[in-house]
Amino acid sequence: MSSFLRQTYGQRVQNHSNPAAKQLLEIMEKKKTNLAVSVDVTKSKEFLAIIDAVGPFVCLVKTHVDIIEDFDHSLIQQLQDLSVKHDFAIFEDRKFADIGNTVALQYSSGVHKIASWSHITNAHPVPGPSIISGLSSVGLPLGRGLLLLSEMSTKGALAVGSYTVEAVRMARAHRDFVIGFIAQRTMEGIGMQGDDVVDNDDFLILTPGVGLDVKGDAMGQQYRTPREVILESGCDVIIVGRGIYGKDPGLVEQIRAQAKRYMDAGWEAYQERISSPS
Ligand code: 5BU
Repeated sequence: MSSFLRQTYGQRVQNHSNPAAKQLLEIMEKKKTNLAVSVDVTKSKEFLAIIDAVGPFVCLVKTHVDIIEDFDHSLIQQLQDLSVKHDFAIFEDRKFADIGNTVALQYSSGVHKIASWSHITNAHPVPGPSIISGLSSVGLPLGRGLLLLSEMSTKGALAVGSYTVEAVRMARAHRDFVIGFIAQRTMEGIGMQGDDVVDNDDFLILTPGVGLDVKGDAMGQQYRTPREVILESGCDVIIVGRGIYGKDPGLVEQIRAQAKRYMDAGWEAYQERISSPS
């Protein structure tokens, strides 16, 4: 294993200049959690109740704001209040994928005005580097950070091989705004040729497709355990959705217990990783 994988989250703060990356690593170190919860429910009340329940256990809350049926801007204020109350970062999983001009408008404007409240968002690298320029024109002045999707968790995903390599190269060329990847393993050193010199290859790896009880769903999702993700694959943040609130989104005690269970599993795998011999 290489060096960043054995540094603590706290030590890695200094490898980053982007405020959103620093904030996330600082929260992880302080709260001793590498758990992100993905809150994919369609009603505001349920959305806020789940976030309040998992808040103490997470470094990050991941949203799909466009699935909320009764959305209005007071919801964003309440989400921000919870992020201050529990000290977590917010990641709108928007998966932008258009030309620079369009993604800049989608990010800044429309109903949701994502850039105004989401510390981190993500994009498919498929349009090429112009998607990063478009999004950074909006997000960088606000101190936001971007993740590129260099891999996906689903069966048959096309983000593999040279696509993944090119995504990493795009990110290395935009270190001020691209803070990491949605991926299934560390991207450190990927695509580097013998004479390449890269000062700092410390990207954050946030990984969906995490579950302790089942191996997948009926729609192509594939789950691995926190240990496989953090220890064996060198990822930094486990993203868990239905594994935490899936049985009954109304049962706060059950949600808290599941969040604690995933937080403990993720942290134990991380501790084993940072203390493993080289
Ligand atoms: P789940 O309930 O733990 O399966 O939810 C996973 C979440 O992560 C869900 O919001 C997806 O949109 C998201 N996701 C994913 O599952 N796999 C991927 O490769 C990417 C995002 Br990118």
